[in-house]
Amino acid sequence: MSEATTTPALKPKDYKGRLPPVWCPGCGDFGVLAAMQRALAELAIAPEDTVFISGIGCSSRFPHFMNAYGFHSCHGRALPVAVGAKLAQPERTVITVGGDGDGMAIGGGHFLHAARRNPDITYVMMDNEIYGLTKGQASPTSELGLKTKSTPFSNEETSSDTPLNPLALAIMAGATFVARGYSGKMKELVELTKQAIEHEGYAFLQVISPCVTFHDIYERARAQQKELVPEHDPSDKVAAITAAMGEPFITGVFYQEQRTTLEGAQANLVKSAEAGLDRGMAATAAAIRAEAGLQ
Ligand SMILES: Cc1ncc(C[n+]2csc(CCOP(=O)(O)OP(=O)(O)O)c2C)c(N)n1
Ligand code: SF4
Ligand SMILES: [Mg+2]
Repeated sequence: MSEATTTPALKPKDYKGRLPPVWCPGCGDFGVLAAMQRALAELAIAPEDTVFISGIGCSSRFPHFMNAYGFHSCHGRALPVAVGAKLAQPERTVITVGGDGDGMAIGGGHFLHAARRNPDITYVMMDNEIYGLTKGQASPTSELGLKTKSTPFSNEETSSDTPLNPLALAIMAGATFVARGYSGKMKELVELTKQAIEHEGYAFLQVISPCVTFHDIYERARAQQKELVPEHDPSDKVAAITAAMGEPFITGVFYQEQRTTLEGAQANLVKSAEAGLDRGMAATAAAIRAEAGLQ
C-alpha cells in the first residue's frame, strides 16, 4: 500500500501546540497563527519537519503555540539562529517569526544581512507598529509623531523619527520574495504564507497585526487595506520598491526572483574544495598561482 493511502491528511489542529496562546483577546497575532497552521496543513509539511525560531516580544511567543520544533531565542537574534538551523538541517522548513521591534530595531542589522545571503528560510514579521510585550513603547515602524510611553511629548512637530519601511528595505537588501498580508484577511494571508514557505530562497512576509492593548490600528487597517493592483509585476524590482513606498496597508506579493541560495552556494563551495583536495596539494597550489597570474 502506498504511503499516501496510509498517512492521514494533515489538519490545522495537528500544528496546535500544547500551550494555548497567552495573547490579549483580539490581538492580530491569533490570525497569523491560524493562517500558519492552515498553510502548513495545506502544504502537507509535517510538524516534525518544521522549525519555528523567534526573538523576544508578544509575537515571538509564537513557537510555543505550534506543534513543531521551536526555539524562542534572544531579542533581535532570531534570524542568525534560523540561518544556522537551516545550514545544519537543510531538509527542514525553517520559519522565523517575530515583531517589528525585534526585527527592525535591535535586529535591524540581521534583517539586512540575512536578506542579502538568500538562505532558504521564511521570515514572518508581525508588525503592530509598537513594542507590545514591554507595554507600549515606540518602534521603528511607529508613525511619525506617535505619542507612546517612550515618546510622551511626541507629535509631528516635536519628533523627527521617520518610520522604517520593512518591505522596501527587504527588497533593497536582496530578499527574493517580499510580501505583505493583514491578520484580518485570513484567506489571502493563508495564500501569502503558503507562497512564502514554498519560495526557494529568503522569503519576507510582513503582516499587519494590530496590538489591541497598546496601539490599536484596526480601524486604520480596515479602512485603508486593499490589494496590489492586478497588473503589478513582482519580477520588476523598481515597480516593487515604488509599490512598497506607497500606501502602507496594500497587501500582496510585491517582489519575487530566483537566485542562488546560501545553502546552494555553500554546497558548491564544499564541492570545489573537495575537487581541490582530489587534485592534491601541489596541483592545487599550481592552480591558485595560475589563477592569480603568478606563473
Ligand atoms: C536585549 C534586550 N533588550 C530589550 C529587551 C526588552 N524587550 C522585550 S520585547 C521588546 C520589544 C518587542 O516589540 P516587538 O518585537 O515589536 O514585539 P511585540 O511585543 O510588539 O509583538 C523589548 C524592547 C529584551 N528582552 N532584550
Ligand atoms: S500587548 Fe498587544 S501585541 Fe501583546 S498580546 Fe496584547 S494585543 Fe497582542
Ligand atoms: Mg511590535
